[in-house]
Amino acid sequence: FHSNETRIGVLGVPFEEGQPKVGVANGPDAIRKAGLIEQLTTIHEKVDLKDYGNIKYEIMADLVDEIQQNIPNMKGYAHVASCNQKLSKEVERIIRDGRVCLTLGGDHAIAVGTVDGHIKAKNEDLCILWVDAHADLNTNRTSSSGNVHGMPMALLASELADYWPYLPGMDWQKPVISIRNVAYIGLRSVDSYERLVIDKLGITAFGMEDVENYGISTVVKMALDRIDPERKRSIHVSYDIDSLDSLEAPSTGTSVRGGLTLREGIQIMEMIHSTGRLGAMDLVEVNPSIGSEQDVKRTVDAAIHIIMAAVGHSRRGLRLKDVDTLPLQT
Ligand code: HAR
Ligand code: MN
Ligand code: MN
Ligand code: MN
Repeated sequence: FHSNETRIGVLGVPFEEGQPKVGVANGPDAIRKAGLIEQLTTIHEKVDLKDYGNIKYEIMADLVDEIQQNIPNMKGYAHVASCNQKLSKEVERIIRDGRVCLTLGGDHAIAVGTVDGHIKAKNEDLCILWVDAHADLNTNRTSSSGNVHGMPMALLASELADYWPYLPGMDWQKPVISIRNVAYIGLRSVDSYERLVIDKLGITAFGMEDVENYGISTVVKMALDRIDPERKRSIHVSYDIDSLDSLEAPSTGTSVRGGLTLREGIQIMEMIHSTGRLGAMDLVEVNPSIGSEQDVKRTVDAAIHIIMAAVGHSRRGLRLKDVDTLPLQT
């Protein structure tokens, strides 16, 4: 592919079965309606963008009864397993088409499929930057809610494979990511069992106190030093909009005060873009049914700014090519 061409694939996942609040399934369409696709094509002249539309999946009907009887404390499990299986294939296809895959959620349970698809497409070890107020590290045994959007990182981490029961309909998914290749940024609502896992496994986790102490650029540098020390891995960013402060992104299901500013949220993705190794990004948990019209606009707008930074929009402005003089005369 042309070296300064930016190839992007956008995929919507209108999925909300991983948590109890209706509306998050409309996240992808709300973000598109606010102009994401048009804005992406203005980043520079060499943007090759393809919108793959919204994913459609069929529920694995033969498994529903068995699943509901045998998998305790995973609400909407049959949907989670069915959607993610399809999603993994779609993400793999988009990345194999030479594109950075931008997945619009939907709740965070969809990261199981996007990360799996990324792993399969790249055939190499990845690293994951998980930007979130929450660690999403519960298993069905430790979760007090039974909401699967609080579990995706635990489903993905190889170190936690033995802590899960056999999960029918999930055989396609391999927990092949070592938790050593994962870093969190933005944590401030971590359950006690999640804290235990983070401490025991020595997971790289930058909470809001680290952002406060070091500043966001240093935090991103430290995160990359840990998860991609040789600067060679494909980077998967799983970006939960609730990493931002409630004032910045009010329209989300489990908002927590004391979070990232939009400036910090943008800075993270500008730095990831500048590595040249962003392979895939999820932008999840935008719920247009929560809050006022203004809240929704603010949240969707924040999501668009973050995505634009991820694919190369610069706050410094676009540099003109082959132009070194100002047009002083007409
Ligand atoms: N840890 C809590 C649970 O397991 C809350 C998880 C919440 N929400 C998210 N994930 N948006 O990032 O239920
Ligand atoms: Mn999350
Ligand atoms: Mn979250
Ligand atoms: Mn706007």
